[in-house]
Amino acid sequence: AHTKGSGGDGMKWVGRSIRRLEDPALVQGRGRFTGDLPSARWVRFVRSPNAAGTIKSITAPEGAMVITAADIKGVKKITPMLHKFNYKPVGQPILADGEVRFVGEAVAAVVAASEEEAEDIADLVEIEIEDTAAVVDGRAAIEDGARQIHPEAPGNVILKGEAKTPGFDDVWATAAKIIRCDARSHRQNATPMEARAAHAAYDPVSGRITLHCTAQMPHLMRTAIADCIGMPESDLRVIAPDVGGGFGQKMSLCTEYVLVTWLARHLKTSVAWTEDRRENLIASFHSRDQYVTLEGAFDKDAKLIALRADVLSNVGAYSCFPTTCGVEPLMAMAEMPGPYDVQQYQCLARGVLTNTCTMAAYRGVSRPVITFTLERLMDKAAKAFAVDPIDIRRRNLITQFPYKSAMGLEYDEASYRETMEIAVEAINMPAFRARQQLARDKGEYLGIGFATFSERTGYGSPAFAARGMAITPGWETVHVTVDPSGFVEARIGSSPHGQGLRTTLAQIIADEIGVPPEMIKVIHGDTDTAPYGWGTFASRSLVISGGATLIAARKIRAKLLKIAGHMLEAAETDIVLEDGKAKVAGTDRDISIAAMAREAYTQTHRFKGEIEPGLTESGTYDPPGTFSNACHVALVRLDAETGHVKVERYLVAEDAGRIINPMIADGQVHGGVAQGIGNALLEEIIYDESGAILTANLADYMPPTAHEIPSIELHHMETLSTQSITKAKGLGEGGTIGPPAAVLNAINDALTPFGVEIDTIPATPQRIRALLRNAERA
Ligand code: SMO
Repeated sequence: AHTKGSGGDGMKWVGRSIRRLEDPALVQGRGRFTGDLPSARWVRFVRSPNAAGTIKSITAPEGAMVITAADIKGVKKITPMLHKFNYKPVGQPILADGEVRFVGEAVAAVVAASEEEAEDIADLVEIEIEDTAAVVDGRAAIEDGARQIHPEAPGNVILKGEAKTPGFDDVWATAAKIIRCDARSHRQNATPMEARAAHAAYDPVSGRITLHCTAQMPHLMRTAIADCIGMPESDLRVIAPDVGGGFGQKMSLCTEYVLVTWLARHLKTSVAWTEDRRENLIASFHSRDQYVTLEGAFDKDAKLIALRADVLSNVGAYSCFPTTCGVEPLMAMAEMPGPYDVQQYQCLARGVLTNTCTMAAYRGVSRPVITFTLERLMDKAAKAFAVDPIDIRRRNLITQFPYKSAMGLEYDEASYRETMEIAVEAINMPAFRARQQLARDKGEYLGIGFATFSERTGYGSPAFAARGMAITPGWETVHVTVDPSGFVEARIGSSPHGQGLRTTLAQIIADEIGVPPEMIKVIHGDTDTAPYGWGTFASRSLVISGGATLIAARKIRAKLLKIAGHMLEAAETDIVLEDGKAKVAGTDRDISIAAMAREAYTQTHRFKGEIEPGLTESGTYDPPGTFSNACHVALVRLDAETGHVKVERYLVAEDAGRIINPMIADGQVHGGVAQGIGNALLEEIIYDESGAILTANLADYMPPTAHEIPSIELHHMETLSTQSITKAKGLGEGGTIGPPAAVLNAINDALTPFGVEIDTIPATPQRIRALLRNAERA
């Protein structure tokens, strides 16, 4: 990797591809997932077959236990809140109450002794709904006279953000060319391998409930569920055991978890629910449903001088908790100018309600869509000015840091230009262009597409407060303990589910206190044993929990030096911690960490009050946020007969600051790119005009398989962050952000001879074929 920044801190463990400490159990099939737990009672939800209407009656079979809204009157609705952007709070009942608002909304819950029995009974529950015409499309929702989804949000606009820099109009008027891109991102589902699941068990001795659930934010689930039910939070323990992927879908509070917890408390037993794939596709959270119009004003040298955006986000029937449905449109508004130097900006960002499944975060959050739109705009501008797509980026990428964006975001040091040049170098453009021409002559269509982007990561609480969120996640706390045997544990509030934090945080501690990572256990995901924290989302954990870990480990180090100084009768400054020992430099005197730990717990009378007993330290970190970046390049082959696109080569030159474990970093990028290619080419949740969902299984909704994903070429740069004490930037989502832009630019490059363009994702064979047919007719 190329390093930009202070570099080489002589670390022994950070920067090494040690194997993941979490993997042995998982690869041997010994992971523990929520759905593995036995339960006395099982729940099956009866879901609305109608997108909109009034519930007339619910008829349960004789003797069955069927819970409806009438049975849970004391349970509060989920009502997320934003204090800005004309946000209209709307509440979501835990079970549909009087009205249904999307196909798949839970109307009743059947409780039975087994999952099978609950499912059979659910089939016999009759729901009578007086159907109303549904509003499905985001643009249709804001037409005059569109039916209102919630009375609280007139015109179905649940939020409206507007921004305009003071000099905008003057600069706009000087443009040599205005380039426009009308982009459409269809709706997608995060599709974690493990769908949602909850298991709540009542303890008759303490009266407490232990809720196991597949979640990214266990502490916030506890706070929110206790709040909905009106129970003391201390009576609820939430455990996120092994979690089979989240990708944002498991960040939001779902009604089902509230109901399962309420049932366990009400029935004083254990109650479980495991979502099936169909439920996950129709009733879990969706994402990415946006119309984005972007106009760029360029001067005569193809320099972008002003940018105007209109973001319309179809947020579905309700608002998700805790981010609210502002998560997509407001992030689009804040981060749209991306890696480009443009100080004049105007944006209108709206969230609109429809009779569709609620939208929430999905890996990359909004940036896959805004990057796609912005990068299409750049390629269109390149064409209009007859300059090379790489060249127009060279003219416009930010190269001076720190940089303050038009929206006031402070970018720390980044490498937009450098990562693109690494990619350009690796690709050999002249050779590709020659091959492309030869192929065209034979009726074969190749294309290449570049995408550069900036990704804000490791958001601290001020960033969420700026968005007006009533709840501002951001900080993390870590408790590091050296136990009396000299082994180490770190209890963290963050809640990884595949990101490898047990390994990377151990690497950070290992370097600080001089013990190998195998001696360090990272404990997470249990509200009884981990400190309060916010979980894993928004490419934050290694930045924020990693920072908190470093702070706590530094305190442990300071204390170990004190103890060693006392035990070895040496000056602290002469002591080095390494190989599980404290050594006096330049001598053969040393003492093991086990002996120091034993002293700290059992021989504290010898400290004479100068050193506090015990060996636990705490670190809390709430950073301002830092910006990762990358350049993605896709090389595609387009079949002009069928419209089929094959990604033949995919290259990523990424920069997430200091890389703690290169193998884990590569894995995150690989997975993200695979999801992103699915988003670019295949994945689409389709509703018909009545609001029925046509993609309710994995034959119709198509995540990519190994067949669609080429081997991915990775290049790293390490621009050490000044805004993150580990110098690491977030990495978890970046892989997903680039592919829609790079792949669509590549498809459009391949389409050049036909004179047509596609600005819709996914770019399915049907869409491409339709474009080519129209071109033939013209
Ligand atoms: S989509 Mo993420 O879990 O912020």
